[in-house]
Amino acid sequence: MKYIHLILSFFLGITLLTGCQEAKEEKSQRPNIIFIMSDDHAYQAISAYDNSLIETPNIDRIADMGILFTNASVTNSICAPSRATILTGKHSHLNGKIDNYYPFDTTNVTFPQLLQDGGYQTAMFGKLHFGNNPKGFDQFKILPGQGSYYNPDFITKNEGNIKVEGYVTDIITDMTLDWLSNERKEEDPFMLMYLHKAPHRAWLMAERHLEEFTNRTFPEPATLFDDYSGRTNAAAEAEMSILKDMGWSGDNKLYPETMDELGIEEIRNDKGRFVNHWKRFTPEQKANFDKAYGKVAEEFKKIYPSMTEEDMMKWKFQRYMQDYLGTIKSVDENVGRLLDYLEENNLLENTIIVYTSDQGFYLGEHGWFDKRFVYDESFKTPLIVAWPGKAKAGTKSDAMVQNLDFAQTFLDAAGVDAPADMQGESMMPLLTGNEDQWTRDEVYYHYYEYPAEHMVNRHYAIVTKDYKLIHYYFVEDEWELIDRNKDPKELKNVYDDPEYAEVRADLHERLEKMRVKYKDSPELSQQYIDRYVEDASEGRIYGTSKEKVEKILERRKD
Ligand code: SGN
Ligand code: CA
Repeated sequence: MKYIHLILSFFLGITLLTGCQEAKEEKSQRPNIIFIMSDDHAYQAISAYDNSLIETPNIDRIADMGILFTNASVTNSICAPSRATILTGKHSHLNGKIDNYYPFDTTNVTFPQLLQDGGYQTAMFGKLHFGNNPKGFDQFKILPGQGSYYNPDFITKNEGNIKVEGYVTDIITDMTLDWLSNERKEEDPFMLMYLHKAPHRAWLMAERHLEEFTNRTFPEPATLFDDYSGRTNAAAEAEMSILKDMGWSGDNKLYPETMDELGIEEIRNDKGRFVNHWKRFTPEQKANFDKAYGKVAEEFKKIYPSMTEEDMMKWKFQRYMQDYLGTIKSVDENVGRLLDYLEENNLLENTIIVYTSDQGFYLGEHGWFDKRFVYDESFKTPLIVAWPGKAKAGTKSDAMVQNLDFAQTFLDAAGVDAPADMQGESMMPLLTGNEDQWTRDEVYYHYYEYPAEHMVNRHYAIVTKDYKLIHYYFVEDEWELIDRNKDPKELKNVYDDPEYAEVRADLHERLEKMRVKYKDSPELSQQYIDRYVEDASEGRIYGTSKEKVEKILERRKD
């Protein structure tokens, strides 16, 4: 009897041990997730997509190891709403973060919370832009709001508010590498969000790139001098023109004194912005900036008296590209530092590495900077995913994936159930060579922040590989139909062209079905408008003048 007991315990012991080992193995097979996101990084400025503007050898390394998505898009092309969609896996109208102004509702369930509950170690470094702290993170160090390029402040989980001397892109990377080497637990999988502020406006590059980038010349896009004819009013009404809306000082870095000397009138409060950004510099940083931009000012003074409007547009475009791309140079270098670390520490195997942006950006297309529209440069976003050993290296996918899909993709990869009310689709079939299981061929878009800075009208749209059907609805009721194959530069509205009658009817039907599927409705849009109108009537106006808002609200009544 005694012996039987002993034998039984022996076998029980073995079974438990093997069970334990299996659980451990299963756990260790769960992939790490590194989510790298920059702010306003246009795909036109990543050489894996297009090398006419800049070489980004390190971001391209991710493409060499993985999949380059050529049709990735966002559901609402603006910062905080994009981040909210990424974290919640829901469209803006359901997670409530429709624009940059109203704070994120922290009762939303986010994928980092679910991963943390599921045994993942989680950390976030860099820009969040929510007006509140992220939930579901073991560690975070985030910029307050938009953050600063130089000597930035951070809100941290454990050390309160801190100020760090140096350049923001380098600092966010230092924090990330420090966490990987000193806080990461070997025994657990991790999910790391590494979120750059660059290349967001007002485009202050690292000192080490000033000399090179302020002396470079870049090719102009074909639509730099777009006159906005052939479309609805929205494009003409937008305030994103490089010529008319980009500041001479805060954006293009002409000294306020130089402008006074030349008698140039500033756009909005741009001189104030210039002063605000530059006052954060240490004397040494200031000296380096003065060296580069002093030279820019001297050269400008010589050419300004004979400049035509066309020359000014060209000059401002070059200045814009120099600064914007200069900030991307350090993003790329720092992505290289992270990849080197992962390589040296055998962390590449079984790690999903994502490189993306919170949305795309106009680099002079349509004469614009900024984003917001459902037109390609801002609707699409760069997306590169590597998963060494799993995703096929050096490949491309034109699947219609969206930022809406990240939450479910990561949960799926981690073996954690996604809540039924998330609205995306797991991209796992695309990452693991099962493209035929991916069936989506249309996506939904809805932008809200209007009337506000840059004055892009509220609109929603259905986008298929062939067409876009867009509804601008805040003031006049206007529709746009774009033929993506015949008109890739998106210059012509064919909504009223009889040749497109059938296409138009079909898209209307699909759009309505989609709105039902995603639970968007005219009533919801109206609720968001009512809140805005109420706030505006109480004097809370966002990023534009009270007079402009009043005029638009008047037009709405007529
Ligand atoms: C700031 C910028 C805008 C930009 C928004 C939103 N103006 O307000 O140009 O569109 O941020 O950007 S600035 O004069 O302050 O630079 S977002 O990426 O946060 O959505
Ligand atoms: Ca952004």
